[in-house]
Amino acid sequence: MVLIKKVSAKHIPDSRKEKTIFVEINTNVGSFSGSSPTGKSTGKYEAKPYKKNLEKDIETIKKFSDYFSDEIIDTFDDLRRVEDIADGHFGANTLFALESAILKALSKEKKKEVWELLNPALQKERESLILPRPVGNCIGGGKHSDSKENPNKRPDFQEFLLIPKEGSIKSDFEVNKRIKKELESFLSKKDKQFKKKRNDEDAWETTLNEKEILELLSSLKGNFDLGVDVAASGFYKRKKYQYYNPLLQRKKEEQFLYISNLIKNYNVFYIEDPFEEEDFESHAKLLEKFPESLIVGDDLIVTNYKRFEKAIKTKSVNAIIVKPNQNGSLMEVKRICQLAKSNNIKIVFSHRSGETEEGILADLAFGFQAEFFKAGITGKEREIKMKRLIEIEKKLK
Ligand code: 2PG
Ligand code: MG
Repeated sequence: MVLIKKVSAKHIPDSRKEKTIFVEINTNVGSFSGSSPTGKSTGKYEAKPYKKNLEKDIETIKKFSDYFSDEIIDTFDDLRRVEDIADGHFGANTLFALESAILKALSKEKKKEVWELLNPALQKERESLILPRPVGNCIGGGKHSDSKENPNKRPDFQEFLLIPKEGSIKSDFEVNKRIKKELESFLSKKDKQFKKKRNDEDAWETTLNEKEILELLSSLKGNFDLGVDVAASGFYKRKKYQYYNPLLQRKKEEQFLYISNLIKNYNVFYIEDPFEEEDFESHAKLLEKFPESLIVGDDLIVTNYKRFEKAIKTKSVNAIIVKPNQNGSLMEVKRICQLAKSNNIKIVFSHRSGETEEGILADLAFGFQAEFFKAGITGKEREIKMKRLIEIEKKLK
């Protein structure tokens, strides 16, 4: 068992050079740490990252150190007691970082991988375990490529995703890296203003619009499916989808037709947040029309159990984005994954645009048996997560 002795916190820079939380715990088996990423295209219903602000959460953790001390953790479900103490006092980022550190301590003490702690049954059923398929962001726009002075010089959609199907994580990751690299010269040819710049998630920035990008990506050779994260709430203003590249507005019905045409014309397999976060109805209509595609809810569900129940009841999605720090509680993340499994909804574990050098996301994705893993392609913070997943794959063999 793990005995927590002291809890402390500080801030560290994330990949966007913005401050985020880093939590450290001292235990009977040594010191362990965890950190949290931060999103930019955050959903309206997302849990708050900090109770009031980052600095206040750091102070509170210090004050609370005594409450956590002498707390004994022996299984994943013992996190419940940590959550009882933390309840209402910290934000989701802080709780997630703290729980990550605790799981690492438990992993050391039990001499088990973190993923093995999440669901003890997995250890017995090794042959039937699935590894999540990587979903890699190769070209980006929207809020992740913010150039306020020139919003018409970037795609309105937030992410263009490659989802390889080589059958192994290692080969899938290689496909993603190869295509991302090849895109540098393809984009140079197609986009006269291409500056070889990378956005928040290290994806290429371009002045091409979503149609031109999908045209380009669907012409490439490679064993992968295509995906997009529209992040539609990010450009939904005054009841209309406000496009800048080119400048036009689409009403709800027009957005539905536009998305449907893109799916048909470019054989888009994965579509995340195609409509704004209140519009469960359009998501449901799209899923009915394209049952073979993945209609993925991120801002729509925000890793929130109640929102997920609503999405299931309204048949709005067949896949859910799980971002642990959108919720904070790993107990809740577990419940959400169980609900997904029992309703045959695919799980996509996802990084955030502002990331840290934390790799635990891969353990969570595999431990909760996610079907997909969205963690980017290049950039130190993204590669750490992909490498951890490859390590898990290797150890299974
Ligand atoms: C998303 C994420 C991660 P953010 O919308 O899916 O790619 O972005 O970190 O801005 O929430
Ligand atoms: Mg998203």
